[in-house]
Order: sequence, then C-alpha cells, then structure tokens
Amino acid sequence: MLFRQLFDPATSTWTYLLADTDAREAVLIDPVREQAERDATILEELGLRLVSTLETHVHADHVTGAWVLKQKLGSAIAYPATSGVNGADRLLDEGDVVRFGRYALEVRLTPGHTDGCATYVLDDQTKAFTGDALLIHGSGRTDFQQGDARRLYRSVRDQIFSLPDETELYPGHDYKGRTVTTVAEEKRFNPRLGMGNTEDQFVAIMAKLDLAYPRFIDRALPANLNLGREAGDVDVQPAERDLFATLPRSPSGVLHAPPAWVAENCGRFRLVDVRETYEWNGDLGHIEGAELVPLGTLGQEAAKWDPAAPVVLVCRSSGRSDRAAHALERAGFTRVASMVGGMLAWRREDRREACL
Ligand SMILES: N[C@@H](CCC(=O)N[C@@H](CS)C(=O)NCC(=O)O)C(=O)O
Ligand SMILES: [Fe+2]
Repeated sequence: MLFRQLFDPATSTWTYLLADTDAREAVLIDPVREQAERDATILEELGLRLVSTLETHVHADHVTGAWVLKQKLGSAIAYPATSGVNGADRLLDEGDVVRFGRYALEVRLTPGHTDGCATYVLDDQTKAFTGDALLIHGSGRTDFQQGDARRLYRSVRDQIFSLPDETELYPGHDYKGRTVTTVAEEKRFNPRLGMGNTEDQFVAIMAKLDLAYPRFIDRALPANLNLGREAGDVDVQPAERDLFATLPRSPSGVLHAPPAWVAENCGRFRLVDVRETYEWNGDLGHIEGAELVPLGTLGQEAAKWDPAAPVVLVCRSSGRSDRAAHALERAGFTRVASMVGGMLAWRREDRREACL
C-alpha cells in the first residue's frame, strides 16, 4: 500500500494519502483546501484516481479541501454520519467500510472532541487515523462544537485503546513536529488519556486547559459544514471536470472508457487504433478520426506525443488496447484509457459517429 503523510504548516494539519498502486485507487483523509493543488499534483504524478476524501470531523481550524478536490478530480466526499453536514456523497456510520482497491478503512465513531468525530482504521489494523480524538500525547479540546470530555474519554478507551498495542496512530494535527505514535505509547505516556487516568481525572484536566479560540474558526466552521465550499465558489459541471477522473479501472488497473463515452467526448482526446492495417481496412472498419498505430509501433510513435495529453486506445476487443494503455502509463502518460469491448462493441452498439 502506498502511504504518504502530508503537512499543512499554517495550521499544523496532517493529511493522509493511502492508495492501492495496482488498482490505482486512492483516498485522502482530512485534505486542506490551501493544499488541494499540491495533493492533486501528487495524485497525477503517481497516476492515482482519487476515489474519495474522508473527513475525521468538521474542522474548526482549517477549511477542508474536499469540495475543491471533487471539482478537480470528481472524488466523492465522505463525512461521519454524525457530523451534521449537508450534501456529502457518503455519510459514514459505525462499522462502515471505505474501499480503495484491495484495501479498506473501517469507520469507528469517536465523539467527544466534537459530537461528529470518526477514527478510520486500516483493515489489517496496522494503522488508525484518529483525527483530533487522540493527538500524540494529547487530545482534541472539548470546549466547543458539542465537545464532551466524558464522551471523548470513553471513545478513546473503547474505540482506540482497544486496538492492538502495535497499531500506529496518526493524528489530525501535531503542533510539535511529531508524526506518529502507537496504542502502547499512548496508553503509557499520554498525560491526559493514558497513564491510568480515570474519567474524572481526564474531565478535570480538560476543564482547566483554557485554550485560545482557533484563529480561523469563523471561516472554517460554516465552510466545512458545507463540504469546504465557500462563498463565491461555483460548482463545476461533471463534464468540465477532468474527463478521465470518473472512468472506472479494470481489474488489471486500466481506465475503461465505454464506447458511448468515447462517442460523447470525441475531440477531447487523441483516439489511437492499435490494430493492424488489414483489420483497419477489414470488416469491422475503423472510426473516422482515429489514428492507426499498430501495437508494435506504439512505443516509437508515442515517444513523439505529449504525455500529459489524453489518449484513448482502441482495438478489436480491448485486449490489445488494455496492454497498450498499460505500456503508455509506464511510459509516463497520465491520462490513458482503453475503449472497453473495442470495435466489436462499437459495431454491436451500431455507432456511426466520427471522432474528430
Ligand atoms: N492555535 C491553533 C489552535 C487550534 C486548535 O484549537 N486545535 C484544536 C483541534 S481543531 C485542538 O483540539 N487543539 C488541542 C490542543 O491544542 O491541545 C489555532 O488557532 O488554529
Ligand atoms: Fe478539530
């Protein structure tokens, strides 16, 4: 599994990128709006499709990048069901599972910092993303957003400390440059929630914190309740988003473009037919506007093309075009799809569109 820990220095926020590099599916936990461009670039460079963003809670200190990333990449927006937000694509409840390729995150609700907090646990329990329920040797504050120290104590004890001692815990923030901790370390050394402290002791500690009001709360709360969409933001129509972002991956990891999608979006990509000349001129014919580049010569030809420009590959039944798509991705092309079913499907659907 690919795993990247990303930082927003202005708010000391951690964002986590997790991906299956075979299926090329990724999720981002707690993206930051000001870092959306950085995150999109990393995803593009690694050839990953962002399936979903996940929020651990409605943040008070920064605006989520969820809405901006959805506009750019077509990713779904997931929030805890208890968070009270409007319009999320998915509301996550206790025990729900968010899949990316062959991996998955399990949802554990951990209210207390806010009443709508969740912790995301990787399916093999080697990692858990605690948001602000548990910080490294600390905890999220409980003095606003329906915060409740007693609930937080029970959430951490029941839902996080019940994980194996070796489970790595990744927090929503760290203000001292630390990156990761484990269940065992927090049980021993967390001065608020560990060290044998009772619920009453924790409540007393939290009541005395007297923290300053977060700097950006007045901007962050309304924006985050609205998925990170702010005044003046305009929703982009799906057709104007990156065209390839919404295509599904085949089991072998190639983007699959249905013939109807190809017909609808003609002119927005280079259409390359990788069959042999006799097939191009044969019974199935070819799509007007496609270029003939037999598979054996594709490497040589493609070296002359811009690897950032989108390409759709076609053959008879999509066996060769799938292989060609893999080859182009290995050669650094970032937007490559194979027309699923090939010319057989195109003819079966009786398509006559030119692709110019
Ligand atoms: N100084 C920061 C404080 C941010 C803050 O209050 N963070 C929350 C998480 S959203 C928290 O629980 N902090 C715990 C702590 O500072 O111990 C700001 O103004 O943004
Ligand atoms: Fe928070």
